[in-house]
Amino acid sequence: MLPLTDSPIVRDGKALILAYDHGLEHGPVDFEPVPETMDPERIFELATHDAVTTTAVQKGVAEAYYPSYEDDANLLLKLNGTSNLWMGEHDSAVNCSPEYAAELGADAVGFTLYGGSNHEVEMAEEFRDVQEGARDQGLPVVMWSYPRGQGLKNDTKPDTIAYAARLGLELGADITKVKYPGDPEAMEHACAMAAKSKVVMSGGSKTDDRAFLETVEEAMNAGASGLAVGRNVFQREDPESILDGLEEVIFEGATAEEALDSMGAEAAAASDD
Ligand code: FBP
Repeated sequence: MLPLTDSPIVRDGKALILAYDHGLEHGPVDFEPVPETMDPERIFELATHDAVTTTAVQKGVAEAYYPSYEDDANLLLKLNGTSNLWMGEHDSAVNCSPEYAAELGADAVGFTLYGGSNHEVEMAEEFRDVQEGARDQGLPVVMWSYPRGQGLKNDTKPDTIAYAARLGLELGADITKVKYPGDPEAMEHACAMAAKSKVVMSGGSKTDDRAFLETVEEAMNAGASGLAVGRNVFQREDPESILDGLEEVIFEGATAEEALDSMGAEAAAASDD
């Protein structure tokens, strides 16, 4: 496990990963609510917000856009990913190597593992190459640990999420991203399962400000080390405002209520100007 104290992808032991691999994983539909988000420039602008410790993108987006932002934003290069056009059992193509990620200026690498898929064995073997390659480059590894597949009907059951968090520790991830298992006790159990490795919560589909910030607050109180979020930021009309709120909850220990109050106060001040 890498000591993340020196890594720019965490601040005070916590991370806010802005996820933007949706163009591959979900397709253009995710950009429909706010069409300008189809332009990666818009996301890299958000990546410069103080709350964001790193931004997760695929190789092509990194090649085309990161050179203009490398002084102002950190890069988490996602090394595998598959489109929503694929209709087979859950699997993910390895699209980039840790060596090339390092060449592109990555501060960390990311990899999706679908535990429980009929392809779990080959994915775990691919993860071994990625994890050891990342160690050679001195890059932390973030696992998107998403149990899925024919045999798994409910991928957010507490036991399943605890297992997902444990897979990250066992296979050598420094940070493991899991879905919220629905309540703080279950999240606490998942974080305990990850032991010394860190757990971040996955953002999920867009909800309202209050519901989202309350879930983040619960996850942080349960021992999570932050958040990896896409749609709940970039599908908002005012993504900067929710990033302000997330900064308070994740890095300053504010409650959701306190964060909502300051977001409201800022919005009121802006409308007075
Ligand atoms: P969201 O916050 O939008 O859920 O993004 C996190 C993420 O893991 C992305 O990196 C990825 O593209 C997407 O969720 C996968 O979502 P799904 O649960 O539909 O596979």
